[in-house]
Amino acid sequence: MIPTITAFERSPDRGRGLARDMRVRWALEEVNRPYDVRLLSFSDMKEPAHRRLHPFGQIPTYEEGDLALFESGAIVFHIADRHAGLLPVDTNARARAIAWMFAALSTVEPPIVEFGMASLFERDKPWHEERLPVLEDRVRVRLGELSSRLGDADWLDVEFSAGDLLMVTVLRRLGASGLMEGYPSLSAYVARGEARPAYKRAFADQLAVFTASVK
Ligand SMILES: N[C@@H](CCC(=O)N[C@@H](CS)C(=O)NCC(=O)O)C(=O)O
Repeated sequence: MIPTITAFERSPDRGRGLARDMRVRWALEEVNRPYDVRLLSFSDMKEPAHRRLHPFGQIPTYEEGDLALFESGAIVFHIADRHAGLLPVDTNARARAIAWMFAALSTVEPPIVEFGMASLFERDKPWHEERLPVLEDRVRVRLGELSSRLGDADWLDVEFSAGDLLMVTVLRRLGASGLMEGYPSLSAYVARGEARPAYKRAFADQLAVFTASVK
């Protein structure tokens, strides 16, 4: 059965692959599974029909037969659990890869999202200038810790896994902020992820959606 995922019909990132459907597309490409995409406007996402799939009215969702999932991490885990290629077979290595999935989404992503939201939506607030360096420092703390752990390894735990897939997508959110500049090993790590053929296919597909939406 071919799963259907949801994505923005016109992504606010203008096709930079920062929306979270990118993670799901990349995971499906890594395991060589075809998928369909249902595109949604911001108002479609808040309609009852979509909220039945996603209680918070967001993308991405994943439908496959009688299974409906939301939360990009849960979806990537489901794909990795069902298909070979994204989680090691060895039980302990698999548990460590899953720990990196959680680390990406619950330890590294929150300060990055907080920083991104402040940069986008709080620029006009009187306290913005004071708050921004605090948020930048929180991001730098995590980048420093992650960079120390990665060292000069290619991936977080020997083999590329769903943990790396999520971590790379999380780090990419720093985009043009300049915050990655002090961490060359992390920049190289992100570039290794982006060089994977599955990543390139996923990126091209989400970009094609944006390009078509502005024609
Ligand atoms: N924790 C959720 C976050 C989902 C999320 O924030 N989705 C964004 C797109 S990347 C969205 O739908 N934003 C529109 C909105 O919240 O109205 C996940 O990882 O799936």
